[in-house]
Amino acid sequence: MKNKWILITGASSGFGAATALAFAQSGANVVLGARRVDRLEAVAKEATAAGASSASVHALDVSCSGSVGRFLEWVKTITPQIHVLVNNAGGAMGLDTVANGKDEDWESMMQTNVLGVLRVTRATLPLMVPFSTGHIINIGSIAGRVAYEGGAAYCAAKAGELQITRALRLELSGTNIRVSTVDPGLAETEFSVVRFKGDEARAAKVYEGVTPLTAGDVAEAIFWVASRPQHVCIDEMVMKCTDQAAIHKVNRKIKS
Ligand code: NDP
Ligand code: 8X3
Repeated sequence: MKNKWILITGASSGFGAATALAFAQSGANVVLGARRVDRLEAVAKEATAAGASSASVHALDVSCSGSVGRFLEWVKTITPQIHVLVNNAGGAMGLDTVANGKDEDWESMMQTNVLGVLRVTRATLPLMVPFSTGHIINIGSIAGRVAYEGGAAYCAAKAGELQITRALRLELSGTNIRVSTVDPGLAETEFSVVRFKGDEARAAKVYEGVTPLTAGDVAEAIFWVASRPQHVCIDEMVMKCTDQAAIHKVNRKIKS
């Protein structure tokens, strides 16, 4: 990936930050967006130390069209071309049943996981199509494939991401642009702390007795998908930790 330009959304923590480092190690230029710019700057510093050709950061809120527009205008001032777009920004808010669900949580999940992917992709395609090359890698979830109680809106959002990936794959047929989704299961990042609105004890329980995926595991998979030869497109990759045989079947080794 030496000297290639890689745009990663949600690069201030978790999968996005680890993916920035994975591409940095291969000598790529990483272009990083998220709302917490101080965190992005720390990731860019690490990416530079890890071998990135360059590491550039800018504020990005994928839930706001204006912010996405300003971000891409800034991207165009540093490069005319993006080789890989990783649509990673997103997450879950709450674990309420539909009966108890909150509009603000539902709206936030749809804005980031669904509309954010659409907005950033639309804005980035002009930096791929004229070059007849590019790779869009969306980060979905096993939640987009199997429903669980309390997950209605998040599962719906990630199912939306999966269908966006599939539609884009068809729409971009003949352009040489690849489209993939990487869909992890349980992975320990800030995901659950965000979902439970800062309740770290509740978040820790999600991973209790389990050896979950790490951000590094997922980043490695994203990098692998991106580094296949041009004629190979990994359409859909599902990855789970060995302890998670299915969304509801998690092997927990909890001491009694
Ligand atoms: P983290 O909470 O660690 O990272 C989420 C990232 O998304 C942060 O960098 C955050 O940055 C960014 N983000 C959130 N909202 C916005 C927004 N409106 N605009 C721009 N950036 C935003 O969680 P993960 O790394 O685990 O999550 C990354 C992706 O992986 C998400 O799409 C999540 O749904 C998905 N996923 C997670 C799994 C898990 O178990 N951890 C499993 C499967 C999928 P900031 O707050 O600075 O804006
Ligand atoms: C995150 C995985 O199972 O917590 O997308 O929804 S799960």
